[in-house]
Amino acid sequence: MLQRFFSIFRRGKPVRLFLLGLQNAGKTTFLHRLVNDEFINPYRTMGLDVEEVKVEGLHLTVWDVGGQKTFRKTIWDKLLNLVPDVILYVVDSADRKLIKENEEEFKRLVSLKKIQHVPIIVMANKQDLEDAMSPGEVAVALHLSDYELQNPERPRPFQVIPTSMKTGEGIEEVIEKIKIYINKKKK
Ligand SMILES: Nc1nc2c(ncn2[C@@H]2O[C@H](COP(=O)(O)OP(=O)(O)O)[C@@H](O)[C@H]2O)c(=O)[nH]1
Ligand SMILES: [Mg+2]
Repeated sequence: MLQRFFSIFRRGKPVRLFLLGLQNAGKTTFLHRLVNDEFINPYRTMGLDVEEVKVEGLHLTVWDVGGQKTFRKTIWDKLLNLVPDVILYVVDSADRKLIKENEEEFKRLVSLKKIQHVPIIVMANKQDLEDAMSPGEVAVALHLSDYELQNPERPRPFQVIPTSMKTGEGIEEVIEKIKIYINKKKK
């Protein structure tokens, strides 16, 4: 009886999803897509926005974390003590100038011990823009296959999903992937 209660309780617990990535990548737009299913032009996220969202049978608490450099150094590390269930790392695929910074930030992220078992999905966002890097190019730029070899523990690591918050491309696939990870974790 008690066991049943707890299993129901656990099932009802929202999935903790962290949106990370550099400023301007499309994190807040993604969150708005989840909440309202529309493309909007968000104000800059100054620090942290937490929203509870229900989509396609998923109950999520989404943490939209400001991507400015100052936040990345201070708040990210502290927040990650809360150990999310899934991390979405959002990349502006059309901004090639920033790919080096993305490479460094991603490296720092995957090297954090406390989230070693947390699945990370990379969103190669802004695929609607003409000069956008392909998901393959993003994967190479972030050295995803290297990290995969170094972290055999990580559950099916580092999927790259091409997305556009403008057209809605890839959003369903991201949600599907989150579901797969959560179901795996429950087992
Ligand atoms: N063309 C295009 N613009 C996008 C896309 N996603 C976000 N944007 C725009 O990129 C800018 C930054 O988005 P925002 O969600 O605030 O980025 P954040 O800093 O990661 O939260 C905004 O002007 C968005 O409208 C996309 O997929 N395609
Ligand atoms: Mg934002």
